[in-house]
Amino acid sequence: MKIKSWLIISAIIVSGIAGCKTNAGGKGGGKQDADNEAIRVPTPVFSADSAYAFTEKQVNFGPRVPGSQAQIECATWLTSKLRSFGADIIVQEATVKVFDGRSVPMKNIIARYQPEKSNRILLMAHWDSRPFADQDPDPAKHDLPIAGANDGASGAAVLLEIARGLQSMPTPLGIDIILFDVEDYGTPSGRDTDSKPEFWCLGSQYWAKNPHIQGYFARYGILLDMVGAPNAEFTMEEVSRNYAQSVLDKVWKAGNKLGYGKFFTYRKTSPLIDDHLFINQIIGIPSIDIIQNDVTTESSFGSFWHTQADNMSNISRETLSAAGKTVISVIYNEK
Ligand code: AHN
Ligand code: ZN
Repeated sequence: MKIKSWLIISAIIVSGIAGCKTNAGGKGGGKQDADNEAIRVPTPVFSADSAYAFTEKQVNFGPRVPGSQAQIECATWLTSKLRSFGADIIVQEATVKVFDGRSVPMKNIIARYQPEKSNRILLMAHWDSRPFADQDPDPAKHDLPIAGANDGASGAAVLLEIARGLQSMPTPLGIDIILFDVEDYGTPSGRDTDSKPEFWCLGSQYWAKNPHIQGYFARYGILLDMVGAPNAEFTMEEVSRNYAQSVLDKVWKAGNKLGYGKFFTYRKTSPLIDDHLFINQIIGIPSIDIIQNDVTTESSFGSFWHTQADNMSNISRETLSAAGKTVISVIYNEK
């Protein structure tokens, strides 16, 4: 009698569980399976250690200020690294005029994968470092350049690590990686001179007006800027929302599915002047910015932004991975 009632109870429990499963599989289950399937396409590994080392390597050249020896040396290293990862390289060189009227040398580094394909995705970061630590708490440091571990090196490092994977496994679409120069030479704060939005992002503005191929187009663009800070929050920035909402949705959905919801939040934040603005406005490629928004700081870019503390002690492997693995998931799932 006792055994019999246990059997009945067990049968109810088992059928209950089975019933749940059936429900999940029946209603909405198909969609979920299709979504899971999308994540399961083979993707190359993204090594957090490698991305960290690529960040550190750039920082060790010293501040990559336009016109400096570090700029030349780091450009040579980035170029040879990308070439070793199988990319077809174009270095676009010019001189551009900065806020105070001086001209500085610019080197945009373009790495092409499967250049014969007409359907393409554009991945971008800036690789220069700001010549002025004009947000440093110590005014004596305001005219010193920054190390730019987060502001510059982190985005370029994540793209280098993605490039390493592109060599081992081709994507369905062609990929172009552009590392823009002279992004961060905007008018220093507190300087008694004109401060125009157009003084930022000189490398991307130059490329958008003079793309490496006449009539160049990509389906969309993803910019990575300041993707290395511990516990960074990447928000839905307004320029990205206005020009490329569907790209933003796709990338944030991928990030959340990979378990990076802590990084990719759905908070809406104000428009930024960054390379993606000029890519949207000048060449018309719908582009988003994956960029840290720190709600606790006035600048929104975190307490180390444009200070001497933007160094390796504030770089997190986990944040680099969240950005890198999310972008990889997006580009390998494209058709
Ligand atoms: C401004 O500071 C105006 N825009 C942010 C773009 C930027 C600077 N990204 C990195 N450094
Ligand atoms: Zn900056």
